[in-house]
Parts: sequence; C-alpha cells; structure tokens
Amino acid sequence: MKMTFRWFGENQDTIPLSYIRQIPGKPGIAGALFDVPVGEVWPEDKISNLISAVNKAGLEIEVIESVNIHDDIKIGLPTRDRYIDNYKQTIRNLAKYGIKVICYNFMPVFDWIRSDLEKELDDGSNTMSYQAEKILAIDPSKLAEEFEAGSKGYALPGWEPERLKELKLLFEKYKDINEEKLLANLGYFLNQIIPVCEQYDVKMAIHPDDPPWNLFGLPRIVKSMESLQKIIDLNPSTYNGLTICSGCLAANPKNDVPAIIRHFGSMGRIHFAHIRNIKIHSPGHFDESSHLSSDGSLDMYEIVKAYCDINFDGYIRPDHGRMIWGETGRPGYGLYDRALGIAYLNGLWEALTKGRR
Ligand SMILES: [Mn+2]
Repeated sequence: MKMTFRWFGENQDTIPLSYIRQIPGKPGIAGALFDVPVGEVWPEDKISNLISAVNKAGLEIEVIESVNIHDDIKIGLPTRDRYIDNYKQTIRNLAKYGIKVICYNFMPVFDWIRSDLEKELDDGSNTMSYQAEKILAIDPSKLAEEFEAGSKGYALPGWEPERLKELKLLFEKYKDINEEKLLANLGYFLNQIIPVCEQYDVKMAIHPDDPPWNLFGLPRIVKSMESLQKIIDLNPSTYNGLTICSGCLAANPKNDVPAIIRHFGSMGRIHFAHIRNIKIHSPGHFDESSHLSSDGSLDMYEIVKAYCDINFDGYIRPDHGRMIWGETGRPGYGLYDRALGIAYLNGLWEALTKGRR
C-alpha cells in the first residue's frame, strides 16, 4: 500500500507541506484544486503549480481527491455531454502530470453531511458528529448555511458555495431522479470517460455516500456491498473502481467492511482506501473517533488485515481526524490526529505483513 495524506493546497490548507514531509514514512499527497468551478476543465497551469509545490517539498502526488461531478451529469440533462467532455480533458491534463487515481462521488445536491462539525468529546478534543434527529430537523435549504457557519471560514470539500446558493432550484431539478435513474446516469458518465481513463492510465475511484443512506428524499446509490456491485457492473474495466471509506460505510452497521474490502479488492477494483474509525452510539448517531480500535466501534485490525490479505498495493490514507492539542483548522483535517492515524495504520501494516512470513 502507498500511504497518503489529504492536502487542500497552498492557499487553502493551514498545514505546510514541510510538516507533512516529517510524518513517519513520508506519505504522498492526495491533492486537489479548490478554485476551479465544478464542471470546468482543470487548467494545466494550475495542475502544474500544484504538482511542483508538492514535489518541491520532497513529496509525491499521484491521487486527486476529488474531481467533482457537475449536477447536470447526475441528473442526466442534455447539457451533461459538455461537462463530460470537460471531465475527459481534466483526466488528460492530470495524466500528463503523473496522476494515477481520481476519487469522486455521485451524491445528489449535498456532499458529506454532519450535524456537528466540532462536538467536544470527554477528553477535551473535538470532532465531527452525526445525529439523525438533528439533521432531519434542519430545513435542507438551510443546511448549506449551517455548514458555512460551522466551517469557520474554511472551504469545505464538496460544499461549493456557488452551487449551493441555488439549492431550491437544484432540488427541483432532482425531483424525478430516483436510484435507478441516478445509477443509469452514473453508467452513462462512466461509459463515456472510462476509455479515456484506459488510454491515459488514470483509475476512477468512487467514494461511498456519507452517510450511506438516502436523505431529504434524495437518492443515494453508493452505500452497501450490493450497491457497490451495481456500480462495478456498469462498466467491466478495472479503471471503473472504488474508494472504500471504512468510517463512511460502517455508519450503517449492516455493512461488513472487511468483507467488502476482500470482495472488491480481490477483483482489483479498490484503488483508494480511506481508513477511519467511528463511535456508534445508536442507529444514526455516531462520532468520528481516533483511529484506534478501542476508541471507536470498528475493528481496525480486521480492516487493515483485509487489505493486507488481498495484497493491496493501491493508495491509502487516514481519513478524518479529531482536533487535538489545541489545534484549529478545517473540521476533520487537522495535522496531529491524522498523523497519529498514519503511525497507527503503518504499525498495523508492519505487524500484519511481518507476522505472515
Ligand atoms: Mn472518506
């Protein structure tokens, strides 16, 4: 496996690359451009600047997270072809600078959702939390405002203000979209772009919906073993692959994450692994915990063992972290707890791989 660390770019991230360089094992960067509107081509000069900043710090960057998908593609509007052409050009531009994997998601209207971006835990740290009744009490048209207020000025990935200004209109556009239509629109998109991915050797890795269930009457289609299988079946190429996010899928306790990893990993369809732990208090109520198994509800040993057993050679990263030791920053994306996550995951990996010799 190749360890990485998500970084939001020089003007977007409070963590300098020189600090990331000091994390044990020198992780690669999972990077992105956050100043290109969704649907537009990522310009070569911006990609080149991102890659050279990372390389100058002595680090590699081969994963992009995310290149977001325009709503017209998800809805299946006639205008989607223009945005798909743009996406193809972004793939070609990224390939030119050595990018091997693109993480993306296919969630209608909203991206990841939490009810609290900085819930204080018993130990004084704070973390992101999800409580279904709090979410359901929010008028969805106000959700974007609540997220903006809680983000302390940091741009939150997937919550593009320019898109969410038009929430009511967006909901209207999605009114006839059910799970079947959304899946068919994903298939249309994949069948268009996968030949380009094959030609330019860039693998697509869809991220599960977070949380993995339908919300506000909007369909979600990336949430279980069965739904992931439907996506894999849309296009037979290995370039049509998955990001398996442990903390995200496990929010539904019916999802057996190690079994999902073994199933799709042995097919060569997992290109990116997000690993984090959550503490589930009751159905639909969880906090993001530290990575350690005993701090949360997931068995991290079993999750890492599943990757080890399938000889996973793709990219991996600690997912979110809590805010600890007085750190402030973009919710979920501080330095300290994610660096501890890396140290722990590397420890599990070393023990597992040496233990099987
Ligand atoms: Mn994730």
